[in-house]
Amino acid sequence: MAEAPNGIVLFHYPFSPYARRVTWYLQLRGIAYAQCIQPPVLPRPDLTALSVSYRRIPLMTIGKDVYLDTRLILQKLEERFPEGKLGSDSPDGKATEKLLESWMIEGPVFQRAAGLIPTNMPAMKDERFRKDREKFSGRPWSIEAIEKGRPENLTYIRHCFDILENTFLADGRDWILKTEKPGLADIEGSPTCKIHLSQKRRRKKKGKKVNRITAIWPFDWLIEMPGALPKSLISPTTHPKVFAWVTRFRADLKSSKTTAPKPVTLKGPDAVKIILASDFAEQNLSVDETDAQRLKKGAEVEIYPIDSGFSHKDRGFLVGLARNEVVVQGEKCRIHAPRTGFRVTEVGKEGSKL
Ligand SMILES: N[C@@H](CCC(=O)N[C@@H](CS)C(=O)NCC(=O)O)C(=O)O
Repeated sequence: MAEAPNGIVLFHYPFSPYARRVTWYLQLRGIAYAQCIQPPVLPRPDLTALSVSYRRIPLMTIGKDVYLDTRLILQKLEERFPEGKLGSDSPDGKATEKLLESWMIEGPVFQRAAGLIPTNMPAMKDERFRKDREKFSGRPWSIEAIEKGRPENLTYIRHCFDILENTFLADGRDWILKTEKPGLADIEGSPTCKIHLSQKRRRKKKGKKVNRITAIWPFDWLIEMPGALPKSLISPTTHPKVFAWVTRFRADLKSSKTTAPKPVTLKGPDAVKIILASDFAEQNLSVDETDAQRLKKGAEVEIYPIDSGFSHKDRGFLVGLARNEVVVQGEKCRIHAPRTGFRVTEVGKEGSKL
């Protein structure tokens, strides 16, 4: 049976912009890993077999430890492979990375970008997809609702382009932290959006090679998607530096692909078998009992995201609690999540409603 290089299995689908943050990172770093491709809508039996309820993509396992959310995934990869890491060592650089991360991941950028999908695209007519995303986001995904929200979403997304154009990239630098190569800040700084499944299928049918980098890169994706962005608002003329930054990033990714190890693709049951037969990747977890929530080691808790996919809660016994991370021992695996953007609730006690 195939193995998971470095013990890493990434569960994702290639057109997920969040998953791209991790696959770009792994590719730029040349870190070998295995991937297990997931369906774009529920159910996802491979994750159920690992006793993981979390529904968002991507997830990464290292051994029997499961990491949720790209913020934590990138942090763990930086810590585990420190030689040649992409993160800055300077306090200024770290501050920029963190602020960009909060803006892009904890803010509404993804939701706003997704709200720009033209309603005449096949995905929007796919009832199953719309219903799935309605449950995921807790917001209406009808054609009418998307049309109604378009002007506001456009305003928000143009504001994102403006910030990049007029602040981070204003002095003509190649990369956000003036590095020689793209760094973590450039990966953080990529506003998100998602490609439509049927669009991908259509391209495949026509026999065209799908350029995933082009497809997922949000600016590029939005620009190439007919009807997503009016040229008078966002174009190479209005935001030349952002467009040039995107082009540079794509070129860099393309050249890193020639040297990076190709991911090993595992079928679901094989991935599950490998993971369940592995050891834990992390030792020495501890629970900070002076934490604001005053949770005790071994308490039965539920952890879940509070911005999307919130009805999928993972239950387990608390084995790790720190400022930045909570870890629960689930039925089959150990699940790690960030503290911000997630809620930890003791079973039997009511959680915060904030
Ligand atoms: N904050 C999360 C967000 C992940 C997220 O929203 N991913 C999207 C895919 S791009 C998703 O899960 N969509 C619903 C689904 O695929 O079930 C992260 O950084 O990993």
